[in-house]
Amino acid sequence: MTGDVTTTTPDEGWVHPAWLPAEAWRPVGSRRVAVVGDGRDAPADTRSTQEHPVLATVRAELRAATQRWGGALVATGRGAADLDPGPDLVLVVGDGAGEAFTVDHGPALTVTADGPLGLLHGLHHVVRHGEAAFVGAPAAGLTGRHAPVQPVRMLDHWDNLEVHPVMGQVERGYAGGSIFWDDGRLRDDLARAASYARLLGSTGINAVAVNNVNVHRVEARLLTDGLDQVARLAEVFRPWGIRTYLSVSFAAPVVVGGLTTSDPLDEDVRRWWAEAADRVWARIPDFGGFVVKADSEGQPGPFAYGRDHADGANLLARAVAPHGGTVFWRAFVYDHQQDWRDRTTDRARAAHDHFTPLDGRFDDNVVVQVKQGPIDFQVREPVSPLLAAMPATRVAVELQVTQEYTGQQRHVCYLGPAWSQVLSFQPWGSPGPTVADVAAGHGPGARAAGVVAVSNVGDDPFWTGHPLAQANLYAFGRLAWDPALDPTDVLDEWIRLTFGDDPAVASTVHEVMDESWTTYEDYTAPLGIGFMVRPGGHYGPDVDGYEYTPWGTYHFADRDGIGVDRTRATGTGFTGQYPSPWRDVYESPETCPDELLLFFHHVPYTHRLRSGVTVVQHVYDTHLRGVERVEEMAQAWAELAGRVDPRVDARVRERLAEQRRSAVEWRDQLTTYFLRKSGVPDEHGRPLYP
Ligand code: GCV
Repeated sequence: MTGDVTTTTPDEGWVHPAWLPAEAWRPVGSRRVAVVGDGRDAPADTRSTQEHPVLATVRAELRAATQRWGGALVATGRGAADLDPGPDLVLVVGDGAGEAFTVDHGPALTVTADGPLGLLHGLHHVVRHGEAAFVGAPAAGLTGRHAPVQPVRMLDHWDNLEVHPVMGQVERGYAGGSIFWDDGRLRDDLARAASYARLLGSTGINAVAVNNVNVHRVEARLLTDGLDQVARLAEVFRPWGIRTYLSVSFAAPVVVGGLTTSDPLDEDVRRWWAEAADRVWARIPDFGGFVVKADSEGQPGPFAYGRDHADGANLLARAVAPHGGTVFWRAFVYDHQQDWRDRTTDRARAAHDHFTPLDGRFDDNVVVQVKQGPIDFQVREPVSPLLAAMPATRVAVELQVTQEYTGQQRHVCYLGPAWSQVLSFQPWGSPGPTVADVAAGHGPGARAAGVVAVSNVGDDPFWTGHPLAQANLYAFGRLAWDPALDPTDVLDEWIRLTFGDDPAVASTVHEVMDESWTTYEDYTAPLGIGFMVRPGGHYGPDVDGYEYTPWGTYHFADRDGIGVDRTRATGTGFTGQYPSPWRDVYESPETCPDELLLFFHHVPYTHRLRSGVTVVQHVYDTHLRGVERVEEMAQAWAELAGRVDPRVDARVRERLAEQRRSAVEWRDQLTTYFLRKSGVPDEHGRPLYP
């Protein structure tokens, strides 16, 4: 494995190489670096012939960087104390499997890692600090012990092997086709996947699921006759400390196994899964496990056999347990064929209603994967109450990096602040554990799980369609490692690693991106109401687009008011799924935060928000302001002409123009809709579009 790791993010064939360009390695690469404690100083006959693949990666990165920038890899295994002159950076590796590392600032900067994985993370930690790691007083946050907060930091790819007639190749993908799959099989050339693995490894991601949770027959077969392809992908990710997972179909025993049932209590079905798991781990010994979407939006599941989701998840869990595997079982279970006339069924309640009765019944190697909000990755939703309701279960939080409802990578929308709010939310009030604590195993049940997100990458020349959408991928990895990081600092880190040190460039990119999430919220669905998007594609405004559909996502606007009554007193009772204090905070329109008012309450258009303005006036103000902000973003970006790669510049300009067009369309539809429904004009007499 030594030496054949991709250590560059190739520019050829891709227009923009993303963060970690060669330049970012200059501070490390221009210095004398030693790697010690890796067994290379042991007598030859006792040395391990097989170098750990992640250690090989560290060495290859250092070799490439020092060759390029004039430094030297001065020793690999001898005590650094023997060297004269001494090295500037010493990397000391233990033989453990841990991901933690400690940084000391002495005559040399020293990274001491529990094992190769920790060494890789420690090296990237130093790279992120740039020149400041080596000169002057130790930079804030550089030294001390660093360990990931979340044990699993996973990206789920909703990649299909073939182009799906409705969803395309990557479901909810806005960056072209899959970087893994083409025409029903794994690509022969995995160079791009290897560069991607390198980018993920540098942010601390340690798990990737390589196919869509909506599993079609061709993907179901990966588990049986496609294992060689999965194994090749696992080889691509392994050198970066990333484990490979597969999304599997609950109906696999029928679809690819030739059985007549997938009943989780059937002996043949159990045997089939056990044998399937045996084959997977025989081929890929460090395989991670399975991701399952069951009884959700048409995917098969245990309900068909009168079984529940604990029966279903445990079936797979017992098959993978002998191999140390984990089952990520999604809680996104709801009735997608509901009757819009029925005001008692509330999609927001569904996951909690289905899963809390099962708390305590899931095996230890099951992680229940819960979307951040109770509906579906809207620009603003409350945190899912299920995250706080299963103390006897390992619960992971699922985020969405791909911008399905947040501008589809045509709009700038930096989601770090949104995720930070979710991860730092305290379901039991303050003081008390956060959502990140629950996922990390520091909640009431002390069961560690992790965080998961849906990837936004495709074969687009800029990786993510919008070049600035890369920041979301980066931020997810960083916040998964440490949810307490300030998302604004993470943004600046990404900007510096991507665009270099020019302060004028950095401050302008920052200005364009920093508040882009709330700007997006300003000109789209207001006050937590959600959707109002065009059905199907979910891009652009259509206020009533979902109002009379079976999907359970309604706003209930009439001439008197708008919003969903989810109170215990008069509504669906959803507020009762929260522990105190939130069950009461959300119950009353007087205490409910403005930004979530319409999620929880049906109110008159003239209801006065806590901010002091009425609902309808808020809609006018935010929508007009949102478009102005987008115009300011475009003007700010225009100042960068000649200072950033012209190809990036051109792509961002093109996207900003579309963002402006779309924001105007949102503004005009929303303000007109609210004006027509309410009859209330703008207090400031500004022209709307009646
Ligand atoms: C993979 C939303 C998306 C679907 C997606 C689903 C899920 O409903 O629109 O495309 O399917 O979430 O998370 O399973």
